[in-house]
Amino acid sequence: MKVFSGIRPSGELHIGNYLGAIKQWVELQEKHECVFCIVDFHAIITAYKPEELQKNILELTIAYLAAGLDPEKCILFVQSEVKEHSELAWLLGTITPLGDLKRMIQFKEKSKKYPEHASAGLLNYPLLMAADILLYKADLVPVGKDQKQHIELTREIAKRFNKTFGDVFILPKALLPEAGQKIMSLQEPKKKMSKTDSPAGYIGIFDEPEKIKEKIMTAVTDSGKVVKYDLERKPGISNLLTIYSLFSGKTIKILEKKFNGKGYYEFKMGMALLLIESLEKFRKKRKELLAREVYLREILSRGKNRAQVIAQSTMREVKNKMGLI
Ligand code: AQP
Repeated sequence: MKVFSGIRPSGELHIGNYLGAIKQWVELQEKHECVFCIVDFHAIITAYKPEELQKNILELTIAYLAAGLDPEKCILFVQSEVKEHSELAWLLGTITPLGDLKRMIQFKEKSKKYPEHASAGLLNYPLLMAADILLYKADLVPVGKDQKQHIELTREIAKRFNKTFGDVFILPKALLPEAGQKIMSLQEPKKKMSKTDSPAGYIGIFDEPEKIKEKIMTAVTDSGKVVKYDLERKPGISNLLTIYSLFSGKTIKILEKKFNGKGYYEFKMGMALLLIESLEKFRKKRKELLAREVYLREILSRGKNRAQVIAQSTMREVKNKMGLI
C-alpha cells in the first residue's frame, strides 16, 4: 500500500499530533511505501512569522526523526520544494464546486476563530491537501479525526477527475487510530488539543519534565473525586485517562481500578511521571539532532528528489488527460 501524510510546521508538535498521526506513521513505514511531508504551504494559511518558518521546518524535521521516522524507510520532504503540489491544487480547483469547500468544518471553524485570515487560501486549503495525497497515489492517509472530512473530499475530487478525464487517481482512505484520534485540550477538554492554542492546553513532545508536571497538575477536571471515564460528565478526566492509557498500554478499565479510591491528585502525579518517562527518548534524540543541521538538510534534499520523481510522473499523466500537453 502507498501512504501519505503531513503536518504543518506551525508550532511545537504535541501529544495529540503524536497519538493521532505520527505514532501510526512509525508503524506503517515498516510495511508500506510511505511519503511524509512537512506541509509549509499549509502553515502560511493562518498567522505566522516569516522569520520563524525555516526554524519551524527544521524543528518539525527533528520531531519526525525523534518520534521514530526513518529516512531509509520512508520519504521525508518539504512540500514547497516540490512545485507539483501547488500546480495540481490549481487544476483540482477547476473541477471542485465552491459549495464543497465552503461546507468544510475546518474552514467554518478557522474562519470564525481567525476572521482576519478568512482568506481564499483558507477556503482552498483542502484542494492543496487533495493534491498532496493524490500526487503520490496514496491508498491510505493516517490522520487524526479532524482531517477525516478533508480525506473524504479528496476521494470525491479524485472520483470526479477520473470520471471527467479518465483514470489517473487512486481513491484514498483516511486511517484513524482506534484510540487517540481526537486528544482534547488540557484546559478546555471539549476542544481538540491544538498547537496554535495556549501552551497550557497541550503537552509538547519535547516539553521538559517540570513543564509536563505543571501542565498535567493544572489540567482542567470536574469537581468530583472519582477517576472514571465518562465523556459527558467528566470530559477532562476522560481525556487524561485516554492519554494515560495510550502511553502506558493499559486499558482504561485497568486504570480506573488502579486509581479506585485514590483521587485526582494521585492520578495526575502518576500520569505526570509516566509522560515524563515516555517522552524522555524524544527529548534526548532532539538534543542530538539539534547539532546536526547538515544531516537534516541532506535528508530533506534526498527526500525532495525522491518525491519529485513521483510527483512529476503523476503530473505528466494529469496534464496529458486534461489536454495540457
Ligand atoms: N488533538 C488531536 N488529536 C489527535 N490528532 C490530532 N491532530 C492534530 N491535533 C490532534 C492530527 O495531527 C496531524 C497534524 O495536524 P496539522 O498540524 O497538520 O494540523 P492541525 O490538525 O490543524 O493540527 P493542530 O495541532 O491543531 O495545529 P494548528 O493549531 O496549527 O491547527 C493531523 O493528522 C491531525 O489530524
